[in-house]
Amino acid sequence: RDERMKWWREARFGMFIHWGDYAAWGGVYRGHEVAHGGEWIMNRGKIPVAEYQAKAKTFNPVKYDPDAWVRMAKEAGMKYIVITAKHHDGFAMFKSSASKWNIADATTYGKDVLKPLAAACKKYGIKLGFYYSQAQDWNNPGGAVARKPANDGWANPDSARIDAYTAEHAGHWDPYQTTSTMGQYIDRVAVPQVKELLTNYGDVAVLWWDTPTGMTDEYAQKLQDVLKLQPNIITNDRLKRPNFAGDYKTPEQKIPNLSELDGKDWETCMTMNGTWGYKSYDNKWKSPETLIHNLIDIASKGGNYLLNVGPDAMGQFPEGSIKGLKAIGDWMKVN
Ligand code: FUL
Repeated sequence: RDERMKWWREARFGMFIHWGDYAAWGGVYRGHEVAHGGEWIMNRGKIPVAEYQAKAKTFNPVKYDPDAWVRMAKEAGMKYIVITAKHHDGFAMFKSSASKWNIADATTYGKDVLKPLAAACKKYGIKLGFYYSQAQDWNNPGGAVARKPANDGWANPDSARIDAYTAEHAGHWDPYQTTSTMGQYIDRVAVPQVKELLTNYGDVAVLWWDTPTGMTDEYAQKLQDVLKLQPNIITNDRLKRPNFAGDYKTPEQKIPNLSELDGKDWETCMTMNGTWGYKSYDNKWKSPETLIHNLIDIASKGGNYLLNVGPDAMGQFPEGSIKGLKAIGDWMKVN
């Protein structure tokens, strides 16, 4: 394990990328600015499956330039990238035979975006990891849902009815979501898709699981077994608690105090503004001083900093992220 963890322990700094069809909404549903992360808009807004999927057809990131993305990461001093291959909305950013709900089959763009990113990472010597939402999936039937109130993200006029429905259906708000069981979803979507990710993109450095809603040890074991396809892969601690601890812990949006450190490897993931997935109106950018301070604080405590960028629907990094990355890069050069 020490051998496998070596590069990661030396890396200190990586880029998280939250990118999906949710960028097409930009945090706005029916004229409402929906609260919380932009990548959660479907659940927070309780957007019906058909309506959500119709919008994805318009997702057409023609300005996507993975070479430029990787260069920005590299120039900021980052050593690895972890991108959302599939977030909770279940939308695969890769060509998949396990579900038509993927960027190649469900959008105007019609192409896998992970392939060219993997090529760019290889070219610049940056390690590539995949975030995969193994449990929550709001569009592939049988996927789990973390239940949230319908009046949370905005004042949904139908919230009383929706809340009554979600209470009866394990958080699901659209009948389509429960047309399969979670076991079927794991076997037919999650396991095959993780196989695709670990087979079709060369070396995969990290598998970043998230929110183990509804996971059982049995489901977790099936996914863990797929990791054998990449013998050197490193995983985080979010597959299923407590029996699948992975290789490192993942404090979110916070830096542990010295007293909280227990000798285990850890990585703090953090946003540069207030959202993971793109929101057109989120301009609460952290100052370069804060970003650099966080990096020093984390590195001095022995952790890694996974700093997020949420590209827009055209495939571009927001201006605020570009500025922040440049400032860190400039500081790196003189230090
Ligand atoms: C969370 C997710 O629910 C967020 O959307 C985001 O991906 C964050 C890094 O992990 O638990």
